[in-house]
Amino acid sequence: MDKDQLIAESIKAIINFDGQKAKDLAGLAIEKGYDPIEVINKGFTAGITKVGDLFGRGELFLPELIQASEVMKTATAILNSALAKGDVQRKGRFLIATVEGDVHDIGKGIVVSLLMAHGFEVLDLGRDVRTETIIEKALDFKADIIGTSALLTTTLEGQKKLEQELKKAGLRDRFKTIVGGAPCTQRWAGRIGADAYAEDAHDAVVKSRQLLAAAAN
Ligand code: B1M
Repeated sequence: MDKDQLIAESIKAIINFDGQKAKDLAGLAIEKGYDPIEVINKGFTAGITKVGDLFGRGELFLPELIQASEVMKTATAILNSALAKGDVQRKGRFLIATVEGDVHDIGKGIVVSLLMAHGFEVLDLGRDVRTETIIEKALDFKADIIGTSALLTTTLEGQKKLEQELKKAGLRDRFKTIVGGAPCTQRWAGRIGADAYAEDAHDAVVKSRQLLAAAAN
């Protein structure tokens, strides 16, 4: 199967909630040496985005959304593991969490894997994480960067709260902050005073490097 066919089949596997097919395709992509990030972005993510659109229009319901997301998680876990085998050098400490009230973590998982593949030391606090916990763990971990993911327009507020709480605690200059997630924008990052916005996992790596390089100068 060539790459374009595999990508097209990956989209279908998500739309059809076909876990076995998704697993096989993710394995095949690795076997064939296709770029895992390209397969995730053009294939599986395109599929889950389509499912999300159908859900948003009321053409699919929550159980189907859950089913599709399970298939998506299976496939991305396999592809992420191929990424995680990159050279590990100490580039910087990156603490990441999905903000309070938000359980979306598939995209965050991809960001984590790509950061690790590029030599970052990553502490992933998971999802639905309180701001206070993020700050406490960032201090313990001696994080250079705190990254937060938010997928709901309502939970974007968690990213704002982090900036406010860091300021209140006199810790705003101790960490660099990066925000991401589908409803998040550069404009939002600017409004709340985050150091950077990252559109996707690759952008998170680029922005992290830029922030650390600027801090070193
Ligand atoms: Co939810 N959901 N969901 N959902 N879900 C959305 C976000 C939604 C847009 C669907 C829709 O209505 N069209 C909508 C939000 C609407 C809004 O806020 N305006 C929505 C809703 C409404 C809900 C519920 C409220 C549904 C309900 O219960 N009635 C509920 C909320 C639960 C909660 O969080 N409290 C809910 C639940 C779920 C599931 C549990 C079923 C499941 C999540 C499973 C999981 O993650 N473990 C789910 C899913 C799968 C989606 C969609 C379909 C797909 C999200 C996804 O995984 N995308 C989503 C629709 C959509 O986004 N189009 C939707 C693929 C992933 C690779 O992309 O996460 O964007 P993404 O990550 C990207 C970038 O954003 C970026 O890099 C990633 C890789 O490229 N990025 C970062 C992300 N974080 C970053 C951090 C960074 C840097 C970059 O630095 C720190």
